[in-house]
Amino acid sequence: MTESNKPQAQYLKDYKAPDFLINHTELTFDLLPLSTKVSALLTLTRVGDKKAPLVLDGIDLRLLSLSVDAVDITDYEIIGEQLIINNLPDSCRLSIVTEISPETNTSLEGLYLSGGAYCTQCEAQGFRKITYYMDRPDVLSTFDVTIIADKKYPQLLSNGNQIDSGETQNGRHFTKWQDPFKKPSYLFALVAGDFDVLKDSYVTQSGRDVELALFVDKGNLSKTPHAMTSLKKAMQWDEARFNLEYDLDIYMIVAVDFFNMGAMENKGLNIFNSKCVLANQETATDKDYHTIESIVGHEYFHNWTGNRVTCRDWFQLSLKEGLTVFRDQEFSSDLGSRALNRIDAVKVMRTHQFSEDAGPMAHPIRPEKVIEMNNFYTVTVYDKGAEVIRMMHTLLGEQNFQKGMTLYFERHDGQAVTCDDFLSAMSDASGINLAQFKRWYNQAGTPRLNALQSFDKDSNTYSLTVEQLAPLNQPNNEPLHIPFAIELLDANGHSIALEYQGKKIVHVLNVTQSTQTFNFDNISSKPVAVLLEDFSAPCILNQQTDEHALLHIMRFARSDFSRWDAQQQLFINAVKANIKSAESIALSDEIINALRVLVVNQQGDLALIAELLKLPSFDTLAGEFEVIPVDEIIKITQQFEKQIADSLCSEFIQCFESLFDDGSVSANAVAIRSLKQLCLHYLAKTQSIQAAGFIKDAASSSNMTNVLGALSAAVKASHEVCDELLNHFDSQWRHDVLVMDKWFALQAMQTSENAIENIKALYEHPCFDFSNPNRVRALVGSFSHFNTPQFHRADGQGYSLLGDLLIKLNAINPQNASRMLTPFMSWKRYDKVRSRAMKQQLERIAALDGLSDDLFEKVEKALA
Ligand code: B3K
Ligand code: ZN
Repeated sequence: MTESNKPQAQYLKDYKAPDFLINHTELTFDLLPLSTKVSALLTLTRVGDKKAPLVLDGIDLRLLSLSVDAVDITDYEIIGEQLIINNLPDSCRLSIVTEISPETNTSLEGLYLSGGAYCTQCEAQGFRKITYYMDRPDVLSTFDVTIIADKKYPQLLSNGNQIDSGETQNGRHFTKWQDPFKKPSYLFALVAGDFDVLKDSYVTQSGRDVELALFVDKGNLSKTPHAMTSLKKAMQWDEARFNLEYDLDIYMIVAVDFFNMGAMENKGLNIFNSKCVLANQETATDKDYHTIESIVGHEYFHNWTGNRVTCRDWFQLSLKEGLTVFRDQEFSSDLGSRALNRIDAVKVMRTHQFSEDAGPMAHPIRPEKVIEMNNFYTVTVYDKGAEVIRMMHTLLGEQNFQKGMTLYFERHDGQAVTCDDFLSAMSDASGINLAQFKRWYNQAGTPRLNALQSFDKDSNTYSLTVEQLAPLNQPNNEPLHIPFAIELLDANGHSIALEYQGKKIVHVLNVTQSTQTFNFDNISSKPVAVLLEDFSAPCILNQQTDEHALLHIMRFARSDFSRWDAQQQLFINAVKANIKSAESIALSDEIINALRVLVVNQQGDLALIAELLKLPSFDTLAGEFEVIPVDEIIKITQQFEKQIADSLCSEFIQCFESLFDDGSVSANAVAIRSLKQLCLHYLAKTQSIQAAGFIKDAASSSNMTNVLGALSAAVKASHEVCDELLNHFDSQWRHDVLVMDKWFALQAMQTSENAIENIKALYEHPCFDFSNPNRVRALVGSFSHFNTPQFHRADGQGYSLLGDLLIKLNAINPQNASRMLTPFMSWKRYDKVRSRAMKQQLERIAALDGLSDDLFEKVEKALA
């Protein structure tokens, strides 16, 4: 690639308001697989420079005609991916007719035909693959859409309300839709297909009737009730907690099997990946149920945070995504277990986000430079973005936070705005100064905190010094405003009331300086401190807490999250200590005993107990080391698991047998299943006859959580029953691709020496399809993320497998390729042999002819 044809970056600092507005957009689609005609009629008004040309974006379009106020024009040029029209009047109607080919569009962006249905994906910049347009989020327009298609597609859907339908003269049919709300092009949607529909309705808090409709592939109706219930819960929750009500008369969700991500919040017409909609007890796990509820909620919540108020430019993506993730996390926490939801969120942060923030793709939650926008739908923008909103919520409190939300909507409803506008609303409504807090939006990297504690028994003073260090990869970062939550426990495990400078304080300290000391008076004996309680800020905390103190926290902390956190730290410390000693690898008796107490007593939430008994993932442990000791981590964690399994075998058996699962979806039944699965996981490692019996029993259950728990325990323990169970699953579920994704994932996690040949053979399986992102991720994504021993084989074969796949996907679906590339991004953190082998794969990709912008941006950064 020469300098001149290298993809160009866009910069936040170069933002310029548009020269034209599109007040109204009329679109007519005449759908045909290879030659869909798109007629666009745009009502334009000049608002900027008198001489400025109109610059429209367009990719892979065949321009058929162009006219202004019904007169054909020639004063235009097409340069690269832009149509530039000169000398337009200050207001006019521009008509553009183009032709596109949905059937050959395998990128799953723009308008595409797959799985027998036409559907669209326009965020971030897919609308330009449909017609020439000002494809930017700050151009808001009303839309009227007419869809004409063959009658084999009975449902023709778009945003807003259906205002007309009928037959055309040539035996086709049409519908016409009108969306009264102004929206940017990225929220446009069209679907044409033959679906089964689940209908329902919802009465809003102000008494308006809303029709709800869920469209799924034929034969899947039995898998729709959970998503519909989730939608109604989300509508109700947003009214109760945020006082936000739905605004159109109809809310539609369509589930499709070919989709790049989880779902898309198009106004009034959400499009979902079928795996985030379809579920019943036979085909989906409890975790799937939870994910579906959360994603249905997330997309619904976007109706206000994203659609009614949208982003000025794509650098502001966290304005809608960070905030909406925060909202969906709160939804899940209000409806279910707050602690378990917090644990899940923090796992994502500590593994994926911290590693992104420390690597070549590190960016602030508001990035400043982007080549391919799709590369910035990241754990940083989404999940760290949500943590930033959560910190604001912690600093302001619920009441002030809600006042801030109300002010934000009062000021900006119907606008495209920036993260600064959000911060101003929060600060103005609460009276709390967020000037320093704003740095969270501009600084990449994970802040490191050192906590130093001392206790003076003569003055009964406990002192805590918190030191902020800039991230290693961002040495110039300035100190942040960090809400630092703490609890002090006395020797009996009771919480100590805190006084700071003679006053009772709430548990959140405002850390704002590089080094800051907090002295607490009237502390009668040396406390055990729970620091950064509930992960109150997305930081790496370095504290010298010994095993005794961690066990005390694990038993007594008021925050269940912090109990889990202490247990994780115990495991992490044990792994580190064993790497150093390298002799007999073992967890201490105290830790084993503490685990035993959990299994035997079964006190509190059983699902939390299951979490407390799990070792940290490979990725979590890897994050603790500068150079990742792959073989040592694998060896030590395997030994620890075997030790736990052998030491607590009879307790696990007893626990497993004593828990009765009534097969329902109640929180209690879900918790029981999760603890039973955990028992099976360890019991499988004992290879006992009894374990084989339990596994086979669970595998024949009619509940997918049990089945998958059994199979995954068997696979992870390389149990002798493995092959038999996997073969049976294949023959039982071949008709259901979504269920087969679970099977592909299990296959990918097998650690036997022929794992790679096995995966290559599975490329030929009748259910496998390289053009379907779900299939590719289930098989190869699971392999590269969860099969550590085989993916990180020292001979590099695991890396070659992924490299080959990326080269193939580059041509089929660049977005999916780019996502699948992630494991290679941290190549520098591995030992010489492994990092060289990963680098070779990156170099192979860099040298590709026709390298997509998506891969180019990441590979270039990785190799820099
Ligand atoms: N906004 C979409 C994601 C779009 C991704 C574009 N590559 C789903 C969501 O976050 O709700
Ligand atoms: Zn979102």
